[in-house]
Amino acid sequence: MKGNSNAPTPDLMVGGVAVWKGWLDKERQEAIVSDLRAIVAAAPLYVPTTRGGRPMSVRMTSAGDFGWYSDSKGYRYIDRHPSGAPWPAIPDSVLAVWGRLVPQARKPESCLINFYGEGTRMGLHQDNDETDLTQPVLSISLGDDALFRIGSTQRGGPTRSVWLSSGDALVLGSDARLVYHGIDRTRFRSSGLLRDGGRINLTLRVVT
Ligand code: MD3
Ligand code: FE
Repeated sequence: MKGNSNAPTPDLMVGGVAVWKGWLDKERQEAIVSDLRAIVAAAPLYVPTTRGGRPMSVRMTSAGDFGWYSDSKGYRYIDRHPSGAPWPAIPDSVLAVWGRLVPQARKPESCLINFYGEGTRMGLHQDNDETDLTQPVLSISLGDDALFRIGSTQRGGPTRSVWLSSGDALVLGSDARLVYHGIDRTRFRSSGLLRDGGRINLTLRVVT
């Protein structure tokens, strides 16, 4: 068994998603942001496009063995940044959260870094580009507050919303892996974590 202890009890459960409010203190948030600045310098943020070729409003990059990418050829994981550079390693500051909150899981193979500037949103979608859907997804919110919406496995079903703020951690267990979810809006500059405002969401996943 991996890890020495079980995960701590979440603060709340929202539609099968476990939420730890303020899991990371300011110092840990700042340490992660510092590590992310180095990642973005080596693997710059890009704008993915939908299958239909429309640019998304979120900017992205990744760390780890695989990064998520999307263009007119569709949604997929790729083993290099679109520039051809290797993806940087997932920093220890981020791996530590995975080890504590999902100690029984396989090692994360991808850390997707989503950047939300002013007015950025992410429409309701399912994550189904991964092979082993028994493995959890871990999400870490940094910077501005965001209104997260979660539904069921059916498009058009009932949804619930919860505000996420800097330092919050979410775990999507296997029963929540195929639920629709998205970010309706953020409160730009509600947090001072990032000098120029904005929100970063990290999602750690097992991909293969
Ligand atoms: C529920 N990101 O990158 S993280 C994504 O805040 C994504 O950037 C959002 O949805 C963001 O795909 C939400 C929370 C999250 C992540 C993965 C999930 C919720 C999920 C997978 C299945 C169900
Ligand atoms: Fe998603």
